[in-house]
Amino acid sequence: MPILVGLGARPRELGHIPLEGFVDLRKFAPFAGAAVLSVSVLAGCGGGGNDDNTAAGGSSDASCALAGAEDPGNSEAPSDVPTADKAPKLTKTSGLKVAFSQNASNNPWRLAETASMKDEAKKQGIQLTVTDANNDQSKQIADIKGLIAQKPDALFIAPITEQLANVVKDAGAAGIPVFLLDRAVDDSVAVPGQDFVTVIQSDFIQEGKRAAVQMATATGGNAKIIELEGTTGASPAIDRKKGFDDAIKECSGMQVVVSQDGDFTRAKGQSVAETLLQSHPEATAIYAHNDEMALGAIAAVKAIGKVPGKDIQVVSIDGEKDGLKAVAAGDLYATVECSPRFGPSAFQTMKDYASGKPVKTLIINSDQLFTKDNASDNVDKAY
Ligand code: GYE
Repeated sequence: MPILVGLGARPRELGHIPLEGFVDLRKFAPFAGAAVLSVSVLAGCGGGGNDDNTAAGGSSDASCALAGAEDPGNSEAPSDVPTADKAPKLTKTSGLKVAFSQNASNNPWRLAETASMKDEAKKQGIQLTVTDANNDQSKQIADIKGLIAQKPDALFIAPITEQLANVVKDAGAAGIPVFLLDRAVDDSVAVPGQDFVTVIQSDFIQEGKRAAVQMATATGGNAKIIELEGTTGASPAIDRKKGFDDAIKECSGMQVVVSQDGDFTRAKGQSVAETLLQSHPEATAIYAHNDEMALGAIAAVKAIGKVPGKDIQVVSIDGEKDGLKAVAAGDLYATVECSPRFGPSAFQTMKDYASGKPVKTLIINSDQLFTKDNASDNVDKAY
């Protein structure tokens, strides 16, 4: 279950003037990088990559401070963040009818999130309608329009991409308090705390940084990396790329040689990895924005007779059951947790809002890191 550690709000750097007091998680990037650097320098472990696991052809780069550095962990909670004062109010506290627009049901992460929402609604005796957009943006827009027409007391939305901002704004304009789950929308279009109440999510930039430290450690700071991106335009795809790409700039031996959309799915991850492994035979590593794509990529690596964890180091994000098994088996070097269990925090936030408690316009989950040291112990608990 995600633990709520921080409250904040993120404006977009798209030319609009941010509301006073908003905090952009992206601004924290340089500080997190500096923290990683100082940890590794103090520990005297620059280049202290795990030599046993270092991908073939890559000798350790002593100047790469990320290699062997401690996991930077969760980001600092942004402090100066406004509360959702101007969003539609929710005054009903009993007999609530709420809705959840889920963006897909095509992977264990999505299924676990939906199950968590349903479980919590049931526990609280709240009627919950769930729609599934099948990973199709126009279907999700239609789903949400249909839900708006039903006038739910509150609406949870897990948006496919940031472009869902317009329909989120429509819901707000219809007087429905909207709570975004796990992905953000373009906040130059739909303003947090005004058009919608809040977004509950992990800090994806930090996830990218944490993945970069694992990758540097796995490869000794020398890696030619294939990056499998999540769905183009989805906030975790944008931010996981930024966090990782920025972090590895510290290490001249690490380069992303090619980066392509794998749509967060295992099948697409596999087919894209197959193509990219062929066009980039020099690749020694794969950074996948989620476990499903990493698992597809691992299959692609094996299919060309290379050994994941030896010839090609793979690092990803999520912590699903198959991902943890892959870590335990040595196919996946590490996975940064991104918990899908939103039910308790989503409904608690809604209740707080209904009872007039201040709710911040961004709520950041706290996640752990899974490596070979703890993966097996967590398999049973995973989804
Ligand atoms: O990592 C991925 C899912 O939006 C945070 O979406 C979520 C991501 C998650 O499909 O596996």
